[in-house]
Amino acid sequence: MQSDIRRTLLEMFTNSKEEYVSGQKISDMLGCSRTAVWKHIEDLRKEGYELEAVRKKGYRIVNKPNKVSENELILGLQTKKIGQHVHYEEVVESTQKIAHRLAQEGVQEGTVVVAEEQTSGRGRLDRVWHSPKGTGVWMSIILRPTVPPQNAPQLTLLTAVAVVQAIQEVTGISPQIKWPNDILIEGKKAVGILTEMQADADRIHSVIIGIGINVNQQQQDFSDAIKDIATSLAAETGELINRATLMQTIFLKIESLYEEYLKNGFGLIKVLWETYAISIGKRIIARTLRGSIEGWAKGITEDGVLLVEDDLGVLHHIHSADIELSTRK
Ligand code: BTX
Repeated sequence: MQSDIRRTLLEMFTNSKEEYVSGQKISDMLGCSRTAVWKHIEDLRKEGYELEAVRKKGYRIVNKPNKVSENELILGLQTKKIGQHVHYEEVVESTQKIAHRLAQEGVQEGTVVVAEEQTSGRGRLDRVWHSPKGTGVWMSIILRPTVPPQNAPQLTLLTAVAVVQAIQEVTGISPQIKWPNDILIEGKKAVGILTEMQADADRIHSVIIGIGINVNQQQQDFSDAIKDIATSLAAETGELINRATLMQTIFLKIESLYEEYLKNGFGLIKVLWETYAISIGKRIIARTLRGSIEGWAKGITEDGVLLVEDDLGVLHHIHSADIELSTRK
């Protein structure tokens, strides 16, 4: 089904809520025959929409698929760019991989790749990201910022702020950020962000922001490997969360922060990020590929680099590390 016809049809059903929409009204609105209307309705059924048809009354939707498909994401979306183009798949190895290919093919900025399940979801340093079917948000967003490549890490922090704000708005929970890319609830990881880019030495072609959110898993659903460190929004709130609504809210938050970032730079995002960060002002251990540094986390620089002062008073600029809070005072 053409996507604009599908969108009009779904909008009609959504606006009419519990009411039936007559076949005649649909055919007038879509400008097609009653037989064509019936075919469109059948297509929606194939996509998992449960539609009730009553003679002389018309059609209404009684159940929507619990999916994050293009249809679900487009309906009611208020952004200008982010999420306006969605590449949806049931199962992929990694949404990052598809997003890299699409970015190279020149798709529009703001295109989102999303899947119900990832078989090789990845974190930083090729670590595994568990992405079971239908329970989480596993997506990659393609941006083309006009900033130097060394500023790309700022987009990880921008995304973290946007995701925290969206989770707050949708669930009422106030998550915290652990530098650089973890979002924690009660000390457990609910979200991971992975930023990758395609760039020359002096120019970014595209930034691929991968976002993994544990949404509707129950605590017992987590595998042994992560059950002690992971949580989900549903496990924390005791309620199932609509993934499409959460994604739409994230798109809106990213879009407004991204506009601010391109116009006025990183300043406001840095301030917001610091208000959500757990580690700033605390004693931490930063494990880098070249060894560990223990000291006081002083803040982040304009470039999103973490500043740690060790016991000799030396200030370290940490570009990439895993951090944990130190128990030493
Ligand atoms: P990270 O390297 O900071 O975190 C990876 C670590 O997190 C793993 O080693 C494991 O200990 C833990 N972990 C794995 N899966 C989960 C999970 N579901 N919940 C909590 N903890 C977990 C974080 O990397 C960046 C993750 C980005 C994932 C997105 S999903 C969409 C996109 N596609 C893709 O392949 N990756 C990104």
